[in-house]
Amino acid sequence: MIEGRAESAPDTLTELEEELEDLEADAPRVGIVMGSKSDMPTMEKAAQELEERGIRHEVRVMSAHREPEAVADYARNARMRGLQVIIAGAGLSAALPGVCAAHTDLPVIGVPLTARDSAAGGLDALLATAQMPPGVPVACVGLNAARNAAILAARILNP
Ligand code: RP5
Repeated sequence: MIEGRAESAPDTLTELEEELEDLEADAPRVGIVMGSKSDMPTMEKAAQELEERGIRHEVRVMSAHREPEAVADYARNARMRGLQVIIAGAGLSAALPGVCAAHTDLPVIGVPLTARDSAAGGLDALLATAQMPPGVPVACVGLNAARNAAILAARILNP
């Protein structure tokens, strides 16, 4: 024990590495994010699929338009936190998948969602999710296809 250190602090680099490995063992591998609580009934199907497959995941609500800084921070820190894939669902002018992809080099799977005021039944979100500019890819699944997003995430993790 190095003098002045807290009782629980690791003594050696090996101990520190072991502690980090333990943390990583519990860390979620897939981040499921959505633009609104109102998206939850659809997006929870992605969580259910990952749960059934035993893939650790986390679920967060954050809006690219209403909380842009929170979304940018989440995506920027995702890899460092041990995430390997992000699933992002949003409706209307669905910026969330694209904004996530703009701030991370992890694979981002976008789920376009139908919402209360969708144009053409969700075509707005479908185009916003799929039509990303060159160099910033989002893997867009079908409208409301949260379960497919989870299956795709599983295949990315275990090809
Ligand atoms: C989008 O606007 C959300 O992803 C949601 O699908 C839609 C409506 O959001 P709320 O008004 O229900 O919060 O950003």
